[in-house]
Amino acid sequence: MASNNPKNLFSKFLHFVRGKRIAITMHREADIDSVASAYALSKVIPSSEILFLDKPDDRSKPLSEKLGVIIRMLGDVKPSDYDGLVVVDCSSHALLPSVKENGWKIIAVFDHHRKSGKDVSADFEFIDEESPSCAELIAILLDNRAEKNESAKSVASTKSSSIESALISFALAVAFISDTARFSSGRKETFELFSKLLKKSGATYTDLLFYADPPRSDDKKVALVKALQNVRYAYSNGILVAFCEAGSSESDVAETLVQRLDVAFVAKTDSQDNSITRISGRVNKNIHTIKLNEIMRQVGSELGGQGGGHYKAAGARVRASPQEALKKCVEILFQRLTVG
Ligand SMILES: [Mn+2]
Repeated sequence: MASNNPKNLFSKFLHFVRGKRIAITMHREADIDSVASAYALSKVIPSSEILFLDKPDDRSKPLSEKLGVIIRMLGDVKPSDYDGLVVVDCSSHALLPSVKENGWKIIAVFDHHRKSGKDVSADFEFIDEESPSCAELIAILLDNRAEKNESAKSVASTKSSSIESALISFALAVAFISDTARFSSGRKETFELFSKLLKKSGATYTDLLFYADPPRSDDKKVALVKALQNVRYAYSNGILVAFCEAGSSESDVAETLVQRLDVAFVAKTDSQDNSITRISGRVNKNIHTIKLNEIMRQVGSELGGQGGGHYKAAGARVRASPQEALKKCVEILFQRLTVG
């Protein structure tokens, strides 16, 4: 399917879903990129609904509210009432709890994570591992469609109101900023598309930044300081890795550390199951020799869990204590540094 022209495939997909009742879901703890991507797709699939797997990430809340996305759970609906499921910003069952078990039929996948963890397949697959955000992958598909519609002077393209298309652009632009860690990652297309989206959104860059990186609550600020008070570090082969446990927002803590340091691992006990530790890993934007998705995958498999993600941002869920999990992360990172 990957060899198929994605633009043609997207047209076929839109044709296929026409008139069908479609559920759209995202990876667990839906972040800004997945919410924005799901929103954009929901606006081009007329009879679709966005359904969450669990409580979304706090940082995506202001955007969800702005877009009017209602937080409803996939677990509260019957798969038999729908014609199929579209999965966004994810292609691994490890991040899609109970989707397989409940018998959902996955008809399409839109994702930009490294394929090493991919175990979801569908008739319509839109996967670009090089895309810095899922929103960019979707923006490219929608952009081509808009150009085609414009040149054909299609009436259908005017069906969605301009307010709606401004909001789609707004959402996608916010996700660009968020998932690239404010453009720490990005490619030529990122900037070309971003300037188009910014213009179409009718918003200022300052507005977009607010939704991409909303202010933290006092609780979150205190949790961040507490986590930073416990940071330890290790050094090998020119790489300084910082690691700690966090009471909440492990990805936020890891992102903070990696702004100035080389690699960060932050562990947190899962709030639902305390035999599980979640680890969030990050690599500094200037380091291109580490494939964190592979490290987290190995950590996952060695500690009875799963892991994966991107080269510079990845995570794992493992059956181990936070201390054991962090030790394993550092150990595997250093092993791989020496192997080369
Ligand atoms: Mn993403």
